[in-house]
Amino acid sequence: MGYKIAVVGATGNVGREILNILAERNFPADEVVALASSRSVGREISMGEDDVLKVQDLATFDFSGTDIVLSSPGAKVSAEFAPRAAAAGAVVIDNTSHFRTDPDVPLVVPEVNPGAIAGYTKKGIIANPNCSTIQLVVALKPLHDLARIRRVVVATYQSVSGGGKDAMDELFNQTRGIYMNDPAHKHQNKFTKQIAFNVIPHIDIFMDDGATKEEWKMMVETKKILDPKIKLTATCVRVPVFVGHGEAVNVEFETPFDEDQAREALRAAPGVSVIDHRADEGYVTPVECAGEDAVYVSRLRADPTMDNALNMWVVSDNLRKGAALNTVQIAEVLAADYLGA
Ligand code: 2RA
Repeated sequence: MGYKIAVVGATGNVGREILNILAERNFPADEVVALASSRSVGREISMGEDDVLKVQDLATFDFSGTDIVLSSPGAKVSAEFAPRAAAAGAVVIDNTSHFRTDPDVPLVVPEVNPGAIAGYTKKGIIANPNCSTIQLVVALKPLHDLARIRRVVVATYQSVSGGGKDAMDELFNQTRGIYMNDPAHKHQNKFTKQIAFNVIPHIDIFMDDGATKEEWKMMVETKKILDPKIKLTATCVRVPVFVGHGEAVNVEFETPFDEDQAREALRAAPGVSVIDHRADEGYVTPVECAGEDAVYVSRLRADPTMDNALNMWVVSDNLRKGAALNTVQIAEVLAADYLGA
C-alpha cells in the first residue's frame, strides 16, 4: 500500500525540491498532490523526470484521505492550514518556524533524534528545523556522544536560496546589473543591503537582545533537538552564494577529547561526510555540496586557545538536507515505523 501525499508550497524552492526528492527516493506514494496559493492554481510543476502535477488550491483543498502533508509555505499559512489538515487525519511535516518551539510538536532531524517522531500524535504535526540548525546538529551529534558538548560558537555563511526564489533573482540581477553598469542593479527588495559582491550580517528580524531571529533559532532549536544544556551563540551572515550554507564552528567539550577520535566519530556518523585533507582542494565549499545529500565536515582541528575545544567547517545543501531532504527523511521514518508501510 502506498500513501496519499500532499506537498504544500509546491511552487517554492523547497516545495519543488520535495517533489523531486520524493521521486528520486521512490517514496511509497500512490498519489501526490501539489498545493499552493490560488494565484498558482493550474500551473504545471514537474516531479522528477517523468511526472507533471497541476497545482491545486490550498485554501479549498479537502485533506480527508491524505496521509502525509509535506509543507513549506510561509509561517502564517502553516499556522492556518496545518491544524486543519491534522484535524482531517493527515500528519503534517512542516518546514516553517511556526510550530518549532511548540512543546507538543516534535522537532526532528532523523540522524539525531528520530525517536522524537513518536510525539506526532499530540497535534498531528512534526516540525522540520531551520536549515542552518539541521546541518549543525548532524555534525554535533557524534561529537556530543563522544565528549559532551558544553558550548558552541558558530558563524554562518548562508546562501541566498534560504530566502526563496526572489532572493536568488535579486543576487542574479544585482550581479548582472553591476557588470553591465545598469542602474536596475540597485533594485533591492529581499535584502536590506546590496547582496551582490557583499555580505550581510542580518538574517530574519532583530530580537530585543540584539541577536537576529535566525541566530535565536539556531540556539533554541539545537537545545530542543540535541540537548537543552548546550550553550550556543551564533552570528548569521548572508553571502552571495546561490545554494549551500557554510558554518565555521567552535565546539567546547565537557570532557577531554582526542582529535582523531572526533574525526572517526564524525566519519562513522550517519549523514556526515568528512573531507579534510589539509591541502589545496582538501575541503568542501558550498558550490560542491549543491545537489548533494551529505553534511560535509572539513578543516577539523583542535582549538589551541582553549582546553577541550575544536574548530570545524560544516557545509551542506540548504535546500536538500537543510529543508526538503530532511522533510522527506522524516516522512520515511514516519511511514516505516509509525503509519505502517
Ligand atoms: C535562510 N534560514 O537561510 C533561512 C531559510 N530557512 O534564510
